[in-house]
Order: sequence, then C-alpha cells, then structure tokens
Amino acid sequence: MQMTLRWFGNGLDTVTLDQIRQIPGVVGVVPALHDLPAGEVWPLERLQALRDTVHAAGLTMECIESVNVSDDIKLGNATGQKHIQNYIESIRNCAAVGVKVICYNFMPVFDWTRTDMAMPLSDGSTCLCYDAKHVEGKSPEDIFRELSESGDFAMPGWEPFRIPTIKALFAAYKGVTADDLRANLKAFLDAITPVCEECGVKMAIHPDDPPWPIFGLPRILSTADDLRWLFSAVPSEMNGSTFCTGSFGAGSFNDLPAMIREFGPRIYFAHLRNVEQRPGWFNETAHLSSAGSLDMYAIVKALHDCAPHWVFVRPDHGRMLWGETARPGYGLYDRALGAAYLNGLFEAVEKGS
Ligand code: DNO
Repeated sequence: MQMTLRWFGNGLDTVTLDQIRQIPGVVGVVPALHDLPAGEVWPLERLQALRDTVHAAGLTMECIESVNVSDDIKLGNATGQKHIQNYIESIRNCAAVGVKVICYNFMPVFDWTRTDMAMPLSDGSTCLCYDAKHVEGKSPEDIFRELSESGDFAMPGWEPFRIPTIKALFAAYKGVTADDLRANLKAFLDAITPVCEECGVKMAIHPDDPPWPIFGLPRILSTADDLRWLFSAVPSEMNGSTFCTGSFGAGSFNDLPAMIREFGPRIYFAHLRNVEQRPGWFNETAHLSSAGSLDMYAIVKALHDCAPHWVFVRPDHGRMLWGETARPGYGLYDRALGAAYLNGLFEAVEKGS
C-alpha cells in the first residue's frame, strides 16, 4: 500500500508539496496535467518536469489522476479515434516517467456532481453534498446559471468555458444508451490494452459519482454488476478499478466490503472517504466510520485481505475546517486527518492479521 494525496500542481493547488511531505505516512502524490484538454497528448517533457518537481520534494509520482477521456471517445466518433491514438501516446509517456497506474473515468459530459459545495455540519465545518431535488427536472443550463450566480465553478466538468459547448454535447449524447456507452468503453480499452501490457501501466476506472444516471445521461460504472461486466468484457489484468468508497458508497445498494472482496485483485487505486447516505441525497463527512454510513474498518480490512498487491490509496474529499479556504474537497487539514486515520486502520489490520 502506498498512501498518497491528490495534488493539482504548483499555482493550481493551495496545498504545497512540502506540506504533503509532512503528513505522516504519505509518501507520494497523484497529480495530473490539469491544463491539457481531454483528447490531447501529454507531452513527455511536461511529465518529466512534473516528476522532477515531485521527486525534488521527496515524494513519489507513480499514479496519475486523471488522464481524462474525451467525450468524443465516450461517444465513439471519428475524432474519438484520433483521441485514442493520443491517449496511447500519453500512456507511453506516463510509463517513461515511472507511472504504474492511470485513473480515468467514463462518465458522459461531467465528472463528479454535487449540489452544495459548503453544506454546514453541526461541528461548524462544511462539506460537499448532493441532493437529487436540486438536479431533477433541471437542465444543465439551469445548473450553470445557478453556478454563475453563486460564482462557484469548482466542480470538474462545470467550468465556465464549457457553457457554450454543453448544448451540443447533450445533443451528441441524445439516443446514446448505456449499451452504446459500454461498447465505446470496451472499444477504448481494447485499443489501449496492448500498449498498457507492453508498458506495464494499469488502468483504473473511477466509478460514477453519484452512482446513478443524471440529466438523462447514461452511467455504466455504478454497481457490482457494472464491475462484473467490465472485467468480463476486457479480461486483461491491465483493466482495473479505482475503488472510490464515497462514489460507490453514496448508494445504499452497494455493499462495499463485499465488492472489494470480489474485485480485490483488480483494484489498483483506492479513494477512501465516508458519506452519510439519505433517501434522495447524501453528504460527505469526516473519514472515520462513526461520522457516516460506511464501515471504514471493514473496507480497509477487505482491501488488506483481498487486494494484497501494491495498491495506491488516498484520503478523498475532506471537509473545510479551521478557516481553511481551498478547492472544495481538496483542502489540507481534513485530508491530512483522513490520511492519519486511514494509516491507523491499515496498521491495525496489518498487525492483527
Ligand atoms: C473526485 C475525483 C474524480 C476523479 C475522476 C477520475 O474527487 O475522485 O474527479 O479524479 O473521476 O477521472
């Protein structure tokens, strides 16, 4: 197990590499070239510079989050074919700088979605929350309008520059079914897997967040059945999962320890956080089990028992506390507390076994 923290890069993150290095037990970061649009090649020189910066701070960079997959690839169109060739070049370049795992997702149009970025908790901290009633019956344009009124554009996929493209994207997805999306994911994986095998880079797909369709767009990585389909469709061991407890765990229909026990050998990256599940909505919480609906001990124990090869782990979204201002979900304090707690759980299961 390698405990890491997500890092958005110099100038893009309020958290510095020096701060990350001081969190006990955190040995690496999972960064990305966030300025490059999905579909473009990640140039080798940019990756080398990023790796050198991370190494100079005494940290590892063996897992990338994310090399984003373009909507053209998800739609399976002609531009998508060109983007797949670019993706293959990015995989080779990542391998050349020592990357072993690439996290990505296959959610159409948007990445994770929340309806409130600063929901107050009773202890005075704030957290991210998703309430279906703020989404159902609304168009993405409505949501963009609300976001621009509040000045809050922190969610990936909801950046202001995308507003003019959103209508066309929704039109492109009109009629695209979950089966179409599955076929396009399989075609993408079939094309890149030989290169992953050659370079020793494992792909780790991130689940849908929330784990159900939104805005009428299909979502295909939300349940144990979806993972079963994924691993039977592309049996290569290069095809793996980012097991995000907060994403799968937002649905009470998912039994997380059971899923880890079933899919453990294909889990290469774990995002560990807790959520409070409620009918129609959920909010994020502090990491520890007593703060939310998930049994974090059972999750860590299952990872320890069933994903015994190296797995990259990171504490996921934190609350905002102690007056910190940062990218929602990605401040220093609560993620550092999360890492310390998770390291304690890992030590307990390792010594107890
Ligand atoms: C949320 C993250 C996701 C993840 C992407 C991977 O905080 O876990 O945005 O990075 O879905 O492509």
